[in-house]
Amino acid sequence: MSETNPATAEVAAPHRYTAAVAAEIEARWQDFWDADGTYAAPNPKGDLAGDPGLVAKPKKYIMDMFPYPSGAGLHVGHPLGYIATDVFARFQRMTGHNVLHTLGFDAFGLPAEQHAVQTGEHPRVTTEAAINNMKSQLRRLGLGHDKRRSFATIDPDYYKWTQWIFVQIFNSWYDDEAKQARPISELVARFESGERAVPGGRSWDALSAAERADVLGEYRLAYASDAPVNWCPGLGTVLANEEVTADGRSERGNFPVFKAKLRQWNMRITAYADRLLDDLNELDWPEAIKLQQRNWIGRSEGARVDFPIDGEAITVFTTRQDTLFGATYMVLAPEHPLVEKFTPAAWPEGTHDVWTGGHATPAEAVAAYRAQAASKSDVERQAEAKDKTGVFTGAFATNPVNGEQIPVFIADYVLMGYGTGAIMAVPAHDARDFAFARAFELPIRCVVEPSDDRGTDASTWDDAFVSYDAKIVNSHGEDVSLDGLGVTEAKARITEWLQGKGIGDGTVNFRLRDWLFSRQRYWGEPFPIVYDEDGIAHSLPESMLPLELPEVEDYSPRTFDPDDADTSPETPLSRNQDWVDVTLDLGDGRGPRPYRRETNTMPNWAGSCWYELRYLDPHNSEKLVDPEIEQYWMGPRAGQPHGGVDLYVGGAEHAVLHLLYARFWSKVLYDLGHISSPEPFHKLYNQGMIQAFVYRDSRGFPVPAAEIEERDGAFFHNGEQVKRELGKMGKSLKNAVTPEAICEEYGADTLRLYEMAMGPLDVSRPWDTRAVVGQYRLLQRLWRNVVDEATGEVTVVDAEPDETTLRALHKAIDGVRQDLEGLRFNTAIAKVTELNNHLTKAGAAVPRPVAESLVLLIAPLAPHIAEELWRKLGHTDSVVHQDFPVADPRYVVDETVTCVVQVKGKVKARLEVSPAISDDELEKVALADEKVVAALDGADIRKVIVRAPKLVNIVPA
Ligand code: ANZ
Repeated sequence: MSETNPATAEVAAPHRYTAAVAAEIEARWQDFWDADGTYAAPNPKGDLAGDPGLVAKPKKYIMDMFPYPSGAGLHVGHPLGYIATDVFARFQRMTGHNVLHTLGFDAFGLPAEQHAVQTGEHPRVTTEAAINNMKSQLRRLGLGHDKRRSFATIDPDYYKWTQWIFVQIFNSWYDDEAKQARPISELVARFESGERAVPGGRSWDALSAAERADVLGEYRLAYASDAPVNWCPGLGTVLANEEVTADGRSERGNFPVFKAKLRQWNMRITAYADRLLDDLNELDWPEAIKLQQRNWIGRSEGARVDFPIDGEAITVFTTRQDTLFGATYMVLAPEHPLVEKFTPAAWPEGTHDVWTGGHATPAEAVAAYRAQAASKSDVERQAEAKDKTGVFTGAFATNPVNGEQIPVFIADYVLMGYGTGAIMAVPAHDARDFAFARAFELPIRCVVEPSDDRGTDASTWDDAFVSYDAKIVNSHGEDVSLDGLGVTEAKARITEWLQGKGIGDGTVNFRLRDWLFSRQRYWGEPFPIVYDEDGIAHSLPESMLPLELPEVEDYSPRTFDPDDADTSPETPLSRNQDWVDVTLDLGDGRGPRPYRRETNTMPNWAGSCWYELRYLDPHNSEKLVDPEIEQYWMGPRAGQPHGGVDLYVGGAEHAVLHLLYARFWSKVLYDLGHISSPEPFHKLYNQGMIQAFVYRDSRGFPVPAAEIEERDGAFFHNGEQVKRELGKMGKSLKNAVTPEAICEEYGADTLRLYEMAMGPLDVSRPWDTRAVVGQYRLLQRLWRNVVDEATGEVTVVDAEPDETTLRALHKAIDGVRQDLEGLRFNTAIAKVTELNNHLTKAGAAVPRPVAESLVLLIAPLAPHIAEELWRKLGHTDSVVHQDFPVADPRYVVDETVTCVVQVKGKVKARLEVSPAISDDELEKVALADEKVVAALDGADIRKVIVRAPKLVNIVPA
């Protein structure tokens, strides 16, 4: 091909579509679109600068999970989702929608902070540089964003409202009866009037300010509490579980990590567990993500049962109250507060050696075991395969159904943070209890009849028998029997019995925990909270927001002697005396007073919890979002009873945290009347990953992918053979390909097409730079079908297309429409390609209506070349807002299909019929056919089986 020699090619075809032409076209139209405000989506009030005023069109709100502006910039894997939403948004614009599509930046976060710690450079400086770099990278792709609506979460104008939302959450409580959040002032009023009893039984008036604050702290949806954390004095910071190694040291630096209690902010997301679960049913989300959310929330129906001990009780949570007669011992979490209380001074007479762990007294045994358990993470403690460890506390409790005295152990497989932190152990029917009972030589009693042939003598079993669909046996006491009942009936019967005795109750338990909301870092939103001289937390009034981050000298947390567990974190903000200690008038009637600011910052999730709302009304200085504007874009509507963004695209790694937190904030804001949609994202779609080949040398180190030579299926780097594997794309694996490099070689339209053509959007696929040229050729052929490469003149003719071309065109229109609507961009491209090839093969000048439709079809996918060709075809208005072509149904169906007519099972005729023919019609045509009439030879007809349009089977009498 002449492409092999660009010099001669240009002489022969000076107006060919080349990378240089693409670059010129793309830059020109990007400038035009920016200047023209082509992608500005008007609000119902038309109050954003440059609004064209609202047109009567249905809305579409299309959103991407916004990026963290990394200093490394984007590689070609990152924009996959952004291109996809852009194609979809462009298609929606062309099918009569007012489309809101923009992109902001999730810009607080650890990498910039760590860079600041190392270099002393303000994280804002590096973050803003990264944002600007990313913006220009994204602009090169021709994404049709309404840039007036973009922001970064670090903008004080934005985080003012993040702080404001925190204040709303802080100042509300969850009313379990009304099942919604309400202002905390309403709760105070109820306590004051006596309508609601104050916990502890005293009257509200009699409580001190600090006592009142404590009471309200038990209700507020944002509250401070002492939470156990992984404290690493050597690093001076608290670590996430994932940052702590199996032997209890910091992943980074290998310092000891201690379990410490720290006063931290929490969000009472658990109050919303039921609603977060129920409302999932209304959402158009991938089932896999819904399932992950359901598991994360982890609703378990079961019972709480009291086991009497020393005139008190240990309450357990069980989901198998039907197995109560098989409970042969109990286990408390090592941290359980009742452990000390019931632990006797000495081992009871005859205590089994394996129960004591070789310790002289129960107190010693408990202390030693606790120390051991404290160094493990919950995940390690729960590991299925792990040997069961534990120790006897020396105490016995009573099994309430049969009066048996059963030993109480502590063991780390029971977690303090779940249920009541105490279990009844039923070793016959629970695998963990079985392993523990075997290790500690405890009785194992069968109470659920095995469905296999192991028999009911559990002492001979090799493992627990676990079943929810079997008969209960060996389960009768003085006044209750479960024998012969199924699991479900037995649960109901025993729960009723427990309730009657006042020693138990049916209950629902959730795995979901409250959300730890404090970080000991600099680069996050400051809390809009100050403490008065009594240590009572007050929220700042709106007039004091945003509370901006102070300038600091040093971004690093203070570090301590790595082995000194008695230290506690000192946050970067706490060192700024001027900022921390302030005199303020909070407008609460108490006048100016000294306060101390909260010196933690919010976690990285905060800014992404509500950004979908701010895109709607980004410059509103009075409100988070104007209600009318919010209602227009997010409000409930037919098919979307909860409202929300119409399409939200991002990676599946955000299945729980971000998506759950955002749903939670939406529900609180909805309850408090600030927004009309209790769900943020109606439809969620997870794009796949772009993977890349990694090439490793003999030592296993990655070598630059760009320098690889391929010979006979083997790969070489500097003459040395290397191994190829599929992995992630990125700098560290030396295989990153930048969008700029591809744009330079082929143009942005080619890159866009290639990314969309690689495969179904939700499937991961390997990047192959050598394959990109395929889409470049498509665009060259498209160009050639409209423009004369020698003269640059438009070659289309004002002629009627022939029948075959009309059919090819309308089939393409029909298919592309459906594919774009269904996010099947790869097959849409295949159909455009097919049509284009048809025109190329036809060899004649393309009729104008066909050329125009073709340009419109490809416009969402390759907007620059489409805009250029559209103008060349003589149009003066942008292709962006044209109507997408509509197929003429007459040309969509195949002309005819062949129908086989059988008589007595033998083929007698073949008919050419319309594929749309009805059964009745087809029957008539078949019976009238000459050959069929001849074959029937006047016989009566018993039955005619018709499968339109392909088969008629006639059975004569
Ligand atoms: C007796 C029993 C018998 C149980 C049986 C299971 C099977 P889910 O479904 O996840 O909610 N459990 C309760 N609290 C616990 C804690 N803090 N740490 C570890 N385990 C705990 O699990 C509930 C079951 O897990 C409960 O039901 C309890 O064991 C255990 F044949 O009680 B079960």
